[in-house]
Amino acid sequence: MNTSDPLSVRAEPYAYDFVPARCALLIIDMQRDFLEAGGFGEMLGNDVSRLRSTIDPNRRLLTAWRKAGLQVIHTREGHRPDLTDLPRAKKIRGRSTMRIGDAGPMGRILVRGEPGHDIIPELYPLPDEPVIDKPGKGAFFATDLHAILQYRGIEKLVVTGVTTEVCVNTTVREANDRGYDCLALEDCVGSYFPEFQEMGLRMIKAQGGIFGWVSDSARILAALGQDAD
Ligand code: TIU
Repeated sequence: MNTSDPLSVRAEPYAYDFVPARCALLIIDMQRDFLEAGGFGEMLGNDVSRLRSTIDPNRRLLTAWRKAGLQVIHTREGHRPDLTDLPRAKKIRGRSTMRIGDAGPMGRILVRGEPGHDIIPELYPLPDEPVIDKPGKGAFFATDLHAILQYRGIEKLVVTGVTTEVCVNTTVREANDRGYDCLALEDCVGSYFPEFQEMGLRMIKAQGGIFGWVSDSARILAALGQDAD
């Protein structure tokens, strides 16, 4: 594959056209804290098993993206160990007895450097893949993501990860306002709530693609000339 040749993916509301060399795979917050028991997701009262169906499609997509030599970027939501970047509003929201920074079964919850904060082993970043540590829900807030994308000449983002209506949607909206075309893949994004999964994706593609496009991993793998399995 010549990565400078444009490709087209079947998507809603219409085809998503991209030049692979200018398109990054942005994997949002596939962290143990959101996908495994004992972390932040469960602390908020969620059933974390709901998100695990996204692991296999993400793994296949990541393998294909790496094989094609394309840009991969990972993000992690979390805070400095001294919690100086944790707003009080975020810390106390939810009135939980367990809070960000407290000790849980996978270390201090949502704190950088702790086991629970790290990316799940199935999708672990390679040394040359940037990992964006973000204190907020959006991957552009208080990070160097925009600068990295500009320096790499990236114009389009294939966005996957968790959760669909929270960090994925916030990031897609932030990216859209900065001029990026985003494609969300419905089998590679996950929510603790089926209704938010559906509406989170519908909100992206409504009104002629007000925030971006929606497709699935099989369709983008087909565009890359690779099988779904
Ligand atoms: N709670 C929830 O659905 N998500 C988050 O808190 N963070 C992300 O989505 N990564």
